Amino acid sequence: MTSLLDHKSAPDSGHRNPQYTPEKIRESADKVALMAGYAPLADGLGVVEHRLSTATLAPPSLLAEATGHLLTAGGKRIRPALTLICADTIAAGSPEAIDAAVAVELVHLGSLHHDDVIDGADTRRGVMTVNARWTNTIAVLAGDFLLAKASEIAACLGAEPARVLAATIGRLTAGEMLELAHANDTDTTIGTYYDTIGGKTASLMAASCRLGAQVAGGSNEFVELADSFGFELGLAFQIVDDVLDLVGDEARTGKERGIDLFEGVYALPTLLALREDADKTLVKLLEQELDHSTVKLAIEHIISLGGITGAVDAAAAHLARCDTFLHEFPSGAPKHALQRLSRYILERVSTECDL
Ligand code: GRG
Repeated sequence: MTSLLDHKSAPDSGHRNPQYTPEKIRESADKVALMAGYAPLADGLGVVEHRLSTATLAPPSLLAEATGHLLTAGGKRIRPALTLICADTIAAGSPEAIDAAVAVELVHLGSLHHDDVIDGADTRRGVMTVNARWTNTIAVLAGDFLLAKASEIAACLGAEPARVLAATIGRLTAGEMLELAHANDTDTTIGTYYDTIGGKTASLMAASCRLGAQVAGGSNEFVELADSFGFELGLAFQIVDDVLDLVGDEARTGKERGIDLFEGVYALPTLLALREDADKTLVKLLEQELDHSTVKLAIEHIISLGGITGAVDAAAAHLARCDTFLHEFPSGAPKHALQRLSRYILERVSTECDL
């Protein structure tokens, strides 16, 4: 029988990106397995980390350095974890699930490179972004390379996984474009917000679950169920991320508060608060040239107008929908792991917020 480490359906040099140490590989793999309370995940993710380290090793050395930079800086590895757990629900230890997990994390990583260029971000995962450390051009090219690698791996899995991944990259891009199209627009509707996060975040979580279920041989019904679970999880994940942007403890999130407001991105907490802003105080604040004190004031208004509690309630409602989908999953350890992961999403509000 082929071992997970031996299985290589896409071309792979077998050499590791030098920025990766075996300790780093283990550390990344163990973290999410512990969070999910699902020990088999650590082995699968260890193999995924190894494959990520080889997929980012390509000449010239600048390419390997740039692609390895964010990859080795950490990251929660939630998307590959979802792929592996959904696959394990059907058949434990599927080598194809490893490929799919590598592909989704590479798409995620590629999108982060592009996102940091779009936002002009300086730090990510506690280190300098690739655009800040090198240049925008290098960050875009590194992101392109990661997307190409993901596509190559998905193509080796077959036409349907390749189609799913390509369609997802399109949805990520469209979601990001929709966000840009509504920047600084205080009339943005809640529907537009959901279309945005459905595209830029939930679509990849849905694809992560879908591909795991599919490559492990799940029925069409189960593949759709896994997709629906991942999509709802992704909506909740992004809403919590948007809450943390406003009220997260900076030491714990590693990010300054209110970056979205500075960028004119009005997420669910702000949009819910704007609906209650009868005297237009919040609108007037947001329409000013913002500095640190006006952003702080805007956040206080968003809190007092119920934007944070409303958004947290919305995230909880999406997680409740996750539970109804999970109810239909076959019983067993993978199902419990998915329940733990979805609970962790809401727990971030209490562990990373300073309210
Ligand atoms: C060409 C694929 C591609 C994308 C271009 C830039 C862009 C369009 C889309 C941006 C998508 C994006 C970055 C959405 C935000 C999703 C999000 C919440 C990211 C943070 O995810 P975590 O918390 O990050 O899982 P870690 O660092 O833990 O991996």
